[in-house]
Amino acid sequence: MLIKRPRGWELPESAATRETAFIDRRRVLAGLGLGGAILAAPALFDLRRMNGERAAQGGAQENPVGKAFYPAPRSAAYQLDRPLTDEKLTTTYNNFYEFGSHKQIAPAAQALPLKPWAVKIDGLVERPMTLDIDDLFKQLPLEERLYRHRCVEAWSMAVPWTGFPMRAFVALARPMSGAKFVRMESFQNPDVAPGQKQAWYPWPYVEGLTIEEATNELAFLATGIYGRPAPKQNGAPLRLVVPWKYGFKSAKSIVRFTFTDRRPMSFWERIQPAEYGFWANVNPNVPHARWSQATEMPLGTQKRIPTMLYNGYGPFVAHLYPESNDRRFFM
Ligand SMILES: Nc1nc2c(c(=O)[nH]1)N[C@H]1C(S)=C(S)[C@@H](COP(=O)(O)O)O[C@H]1N2
Ligand SMILES: [Mo]
Repeated sequence: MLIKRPRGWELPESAATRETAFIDRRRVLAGLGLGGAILAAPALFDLRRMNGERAAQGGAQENPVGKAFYPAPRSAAYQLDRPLTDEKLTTTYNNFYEFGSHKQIAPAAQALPLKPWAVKIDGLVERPMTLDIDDLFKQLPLEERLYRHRCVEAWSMAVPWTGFPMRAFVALARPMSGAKFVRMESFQNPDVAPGQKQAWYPWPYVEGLTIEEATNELAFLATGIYGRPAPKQNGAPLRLVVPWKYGFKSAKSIVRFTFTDRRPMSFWERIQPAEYGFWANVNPNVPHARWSQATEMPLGTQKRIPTMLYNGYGPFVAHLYPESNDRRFFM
């Protein structure tokens, strides 16, 4: 039972993540009824050992998708107020629950096959279609953008993303006027993603945006980081980047975009609606149910710095949320 509300960074990493805390509770509940707690321990052990073996082997398959299109020109419109995060940290400290509920998932993520990668566009569009990811590279010019990223767990980073504006992708998809939301779905393949064998998670990972958010100039579909195709652990070959929202909104390894008139139910909202909402706009003044959001720790530093409203992107997005004293927009 949670009787104290410690700040996230006062805890060891494993206890600080909201997801881990939640799953531990689930595991205890499962254990009471079904002995699930006993089964969970060996599975975790095997996963760690497997990761170790893969890491030792090295030679991870690189992401070949769209390689010829890099590097892309950097957009001058998005300036940072802080140094870029060391590439090594960005690519070794990750959240990607499909491959495990800890941060060292990079070795396991190398098992994700990237070719072929089909992207399905369906729902309220003029013509539903399935494209190969290579078709997107042919149709949409790449650019590089420097963005801050704020995880709901109170760590942050600053990354040079390469990709294309989501607005351009939406134009290509040609939604009908009744489409109010875009639902995004990550890959599902439990054969390569051990986390997806954990049936208590509502796989696949799903996220959503309103059409206004998806066509805001900041919304970005990233294919690369640091001037090259993104490594698998960062969401190759296609991941969302919405820097004014908490990191969990930025779904990785997307295979499907569905245009709809109904608000999609996101992965974390389905798991714990009291803690993770649909909007998830960054706001230092609205604490998470279990910790403060007032400050954050940039990866690679041991310092906490103040978190900014909309992660500093208010000039681009504040008009989307005129009722900004409604706390639901910030969880
Ligand atoms: N499919 C999928 N997308 C995901 C996640 C995930 O577990 N699965 N984690 C989210 C969270 S909580 C964060 S903070 C970012 C982390 O991205 P990074 O590993 O590139 O830093 O990815 C987001 N996208
Ligand atoms: Mo996150």
